[in-house]
Amino acid sequence: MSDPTRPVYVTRPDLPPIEELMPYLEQIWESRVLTNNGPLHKRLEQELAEYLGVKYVSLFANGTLALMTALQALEIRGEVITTPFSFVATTHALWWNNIKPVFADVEPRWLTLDPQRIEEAITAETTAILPVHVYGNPCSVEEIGMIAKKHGLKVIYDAAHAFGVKKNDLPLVSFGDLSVLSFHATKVFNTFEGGAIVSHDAGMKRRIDLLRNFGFTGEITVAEHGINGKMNELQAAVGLVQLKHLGDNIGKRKAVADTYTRELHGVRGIKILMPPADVRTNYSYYPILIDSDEYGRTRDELYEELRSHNIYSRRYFYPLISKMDTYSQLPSSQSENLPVAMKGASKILCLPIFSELNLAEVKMIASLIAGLRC
Ligand code: T4K
Repeated sequence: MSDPTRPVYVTRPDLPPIEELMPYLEQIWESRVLTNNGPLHKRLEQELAEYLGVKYVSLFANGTLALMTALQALEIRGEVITTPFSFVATTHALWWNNIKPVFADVEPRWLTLDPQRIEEAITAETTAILPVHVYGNPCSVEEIGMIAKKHGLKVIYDAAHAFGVKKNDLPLVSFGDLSVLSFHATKVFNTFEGGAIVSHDAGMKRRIDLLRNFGFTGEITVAEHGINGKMNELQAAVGLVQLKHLGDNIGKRKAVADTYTRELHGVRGIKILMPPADVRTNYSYYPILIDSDEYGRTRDELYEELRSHNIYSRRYFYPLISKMDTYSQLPSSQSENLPVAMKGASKILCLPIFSELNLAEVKMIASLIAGLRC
């Protein structure tokens, strides 16, 4: 490692050269247009739609507000089937809409919602499915689409981790009724805070944009129970500059991921969760599963060992959302309902990955992990 005293965090935000941001800042200062669908906001929506290969993008102040608004846009009520293996915002968005979350188990290979378990969880109250492409690994989108069609349910994908991911050359965010992205500082494409809803027809885009701006249809007319979900011009400026460097940054992340994969290959007890060849991933996370019987240490022991070496891996997503005090009383939160997710949450560890992580550091982390096996 180049500097053994430097802490290595699970991620470090990518930032473009500050000089590239300056012209945008000057434009904002000069125009005094700071927010409310300004020119930079409009431009970023367009550039992102092109980059992602989708028709419509609606920018938001953050991903959580985008999730909450997506549920409003589709008028989701009653019960929604979702995964406990995610960041808590996924379930909070349901709760804030007075919707009952119903947790279904995940499948063991990718830790995304198991279609069979989704179907088993459907009741007369179910109106939608809210799956998560966790780590950018695609959910079983075809099966989920068929289940939704059969039962007349809406599908909103939490695609917070799936920016730019493609499956068989199709953008992952083109599946489902809506997809929600996060542009938080820790994400592969960041606007400090930020998010978006991807939609597929002009009417839905209009409705989402209306809800995002308090429901205003004119200066003195309010047609919907909207909210303030707007992204401001500063965030949009950051996004426009970040977009220019995204290809480079993803390339550097790929080199980090490939190095881990090479170095960790064959270490008994370590299973790598990177996606198969038909997926063009964004390398936003590097998740591994630790089988304590084979590795000789538990996931938590490895996590602590790494910390003692100044390496801050993260247990995304432990504990399960269903184990949190806010949701543990739900009938679907019982551990017997979620055996695969429980196992996954006890084994998962996300290793540091970001574009500035140098490959010597990656090799050092991997050899530490290999050497700690007993
Ligand atoms: N759905 C899913 C599936 C999500 O994963 C998320 C967010 C959402 C929805 C909601 O989207 P947003 O409303 O957030 O747009 C982080 C993020 O706060 C959160 O956005 C993200 N998921 C989640 C997976 O991770 P923490 O609590 O782990 O973040 P924190 O502050 O501990 O940061 C992790 C590491 O990153 C730090 O150790 C150091 C580094 N870091 C972080 C920040 C914020 C920096 O170097 N600079 C920074 O500014 O939640």
